[in-house]
Amino acid sequence: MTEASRSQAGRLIQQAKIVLDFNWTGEYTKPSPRLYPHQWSWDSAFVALGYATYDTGRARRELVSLFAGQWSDGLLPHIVFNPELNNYFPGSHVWRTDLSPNSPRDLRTSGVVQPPVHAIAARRVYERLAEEDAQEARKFLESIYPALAAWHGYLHSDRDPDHTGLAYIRHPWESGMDNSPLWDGILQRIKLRPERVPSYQRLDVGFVDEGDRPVDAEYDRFIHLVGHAADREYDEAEIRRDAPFLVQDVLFNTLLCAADRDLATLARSLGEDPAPHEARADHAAGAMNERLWDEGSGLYLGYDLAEGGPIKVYDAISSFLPLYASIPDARRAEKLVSNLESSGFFMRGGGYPVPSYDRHGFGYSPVKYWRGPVWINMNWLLMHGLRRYGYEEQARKLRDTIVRLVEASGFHEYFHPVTGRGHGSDFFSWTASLLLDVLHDDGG
Ligand code: 9WN
Repeated sequence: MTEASRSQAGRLIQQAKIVLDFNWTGEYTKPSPRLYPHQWSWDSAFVALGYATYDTGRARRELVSLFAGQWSDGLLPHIVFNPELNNYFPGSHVWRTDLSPNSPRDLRTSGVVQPPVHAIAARRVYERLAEEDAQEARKFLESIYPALAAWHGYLHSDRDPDHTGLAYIRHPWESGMDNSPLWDGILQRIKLRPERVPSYQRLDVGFVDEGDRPVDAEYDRFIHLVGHAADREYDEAEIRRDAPFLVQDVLFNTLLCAADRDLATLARSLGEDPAPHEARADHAAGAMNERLWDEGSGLYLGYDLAEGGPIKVYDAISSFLPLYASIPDARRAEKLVSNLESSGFFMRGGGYPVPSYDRHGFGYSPVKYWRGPVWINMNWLLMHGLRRYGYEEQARKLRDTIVRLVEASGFHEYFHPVTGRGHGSDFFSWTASLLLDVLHDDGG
């Protein structure tokens, strides 16, 4: 590293820490100061990865505080509400999670989940803690391991009642990629007659540019699906019986598979049996290769359980992410990489890799949320995936893009893949934390 790049990295590290300090409440880190004031599930895991590079105390608190919202059946909600704030829609009154006997009594949460990246983060936090203080590391492990095991247990049972190896999601918010064109076909099937259009007021469009956010027709369906689960008092068997949205998602199951392996490692460190977690990871990887691999396109595609068939959308970034969990064999990995490089993901030529959706894909937008902008967590996951298979040059491109985008435009939620301009919220926590992680890996 040259002197100049060392001092550039030093400056970015300082700025990233300022963002996290700004969003830190003392208990958890807001994903962003105004748009997302509560605690979000996968955000917290990404944030813990960043804290693990310099403040293991906070990394640990972040995860412990998230798991305080866990339900008695293991469900880890996507939002744990801060009771002092009511500036987010949909708030806890919309979720009505008190209808479920499993929801916590002492605090309010949402009733959907997000991709299970938590064991991945917990493993990293544990390893950093162990370097500092073996006893504290052990204490952390003793408290977090059972919670993680219950979370994974819930996903492998309630969300996979037929033991296919793949967990289902039942709301686009559970994918983390809320309005990806992946879900358009399913959302189009939900016919909302005037009397069924929920009435509500969005708050998000008061905080950031409306053009960067999902459209009202998407929100109507997001809220309708919240109502579908609440009306069934969050009874999973009842929900899945007629859920309009029921998907075995590529990204969600990739992360579950990777997290199962990390959970096995944590089990080993604690003297527990890792075998069940390893078996689940193997089962998931096998199922992804059987059910979700599409040989014709050379991509992984999600599976629509409500209609019974693959989701034939060939342009989403998630199709490549099984690389992260070492799911494809070398031949499939090569196909994926050649697809990635020959499609509109800016791996070659101008632009910033990788947009969340192919720029030539139907439904692409360079500014609209998950319909095209570059998200730092996607780059981070794909970068690790490419590295696992030895695609160093491609991985390096993604690493450099993370740094270049933040340098040029700040800590935005997402970025225009052509201009690099920041969109959505500013001061976004996982942009800061994953940048910290990348620079830490560089030795910066
Ligand atoms: C709904 C917090 C979350 C992220 C999601 C992202 C966005 C929420 C919203 O913000 O979703 O959960 O209100 O739009 O899509 O991935 O976890 O940062």
